[in-house]
Amino acid sequence: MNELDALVDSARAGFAQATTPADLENTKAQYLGKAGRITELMKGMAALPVDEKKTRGAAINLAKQAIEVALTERRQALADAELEIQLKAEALDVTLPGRQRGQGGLHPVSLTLERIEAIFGSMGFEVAEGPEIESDWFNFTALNTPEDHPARSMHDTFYVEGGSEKVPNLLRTHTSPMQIRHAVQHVKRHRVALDAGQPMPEIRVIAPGRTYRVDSDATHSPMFHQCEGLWVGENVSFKDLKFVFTDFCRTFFESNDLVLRFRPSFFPFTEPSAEIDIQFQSGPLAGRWLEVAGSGQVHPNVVRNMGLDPEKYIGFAFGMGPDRLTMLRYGVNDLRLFFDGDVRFLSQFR
Ligand code: 2NM
Repeated sequence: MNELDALVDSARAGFAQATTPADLENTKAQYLGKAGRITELMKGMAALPVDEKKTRGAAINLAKQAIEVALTERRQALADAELEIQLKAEALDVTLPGRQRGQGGLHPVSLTLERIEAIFGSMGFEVAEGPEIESDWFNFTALNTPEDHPARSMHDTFYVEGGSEKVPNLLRTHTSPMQIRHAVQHVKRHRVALDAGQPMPEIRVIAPGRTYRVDSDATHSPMFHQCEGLWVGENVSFKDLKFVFTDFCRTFFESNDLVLRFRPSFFPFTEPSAEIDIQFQSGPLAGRWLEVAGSGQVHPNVVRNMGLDPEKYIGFAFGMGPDRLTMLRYGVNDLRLFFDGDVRFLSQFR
């Protein structure tokens, strides 16, 4: 084997030993670089006679080309191997099942509130929403609840720093304060007509929302929901309340097979007052009287606090617990399930 063939072989072997592109470029320098073997051979030709230069030059060029071909091949092989490793590392199994997008849904109590709003909405009731941090005035005083009433104690009501009689200082214990706020606005809007002795459109409104009391067990949560209703006019009576609430219960529970009972009771803001019980005549809850709401004729002091003359205007009000209504409707026996945030429970109501 001549010297040039041996050089080409040694270059091939060197390239084969290089396992990274950087290795390969170092090995290349030994043959084709400025101080490489081929370059040295070229320089060596200077001393040769002219006729030998030609054949020697052609032979060196052939060797150089062979080395370049070997280099290119090895570069490609290394690049292919590198790509192969990368593809393996980034391999995707396109046959795996895709990730499902999580399906959301409304909370069961929200579903109940939507139902209540839709049913009363169909009977001409507006929906009024307002502050959860209230003042003594709207939560108690305006609702005829005296200064020394136990509901005002720290044991029953959450108080916040600051505030006063008319400045927010507590978490509302019911949504009735919103009834007062709504009635006052309504009366203000119709002040001119009222002062001219003209009739005022009736107040028909429900106030749904979160309420707070210092209470916590299987049937009481410190945060719970309420929905209160109010109907004020010149000619409203208990009969109207009874009709509306019966219709509500039958629509809400999707059953005409239930009866209502108004049982005398007491609330500071109504006189007379009554608890509303329902009894299913068929189905899983049949036979038991279930308390679903409180109600009554709005106390004259409260009517006055709405800005109306209690000699002329009469009102009826009711208050119910959407949490309890949701438990009855779906057969849930522990109130806390609604507020634990366990999706295994909550997703059953979608
Ligand atoms: C109840 C029971 C009875 C009620 C009273 C009023 C207002 F604002 F007119 F005075 N709103 N809601 C009321 C009456 C609430 O809840 C058990």
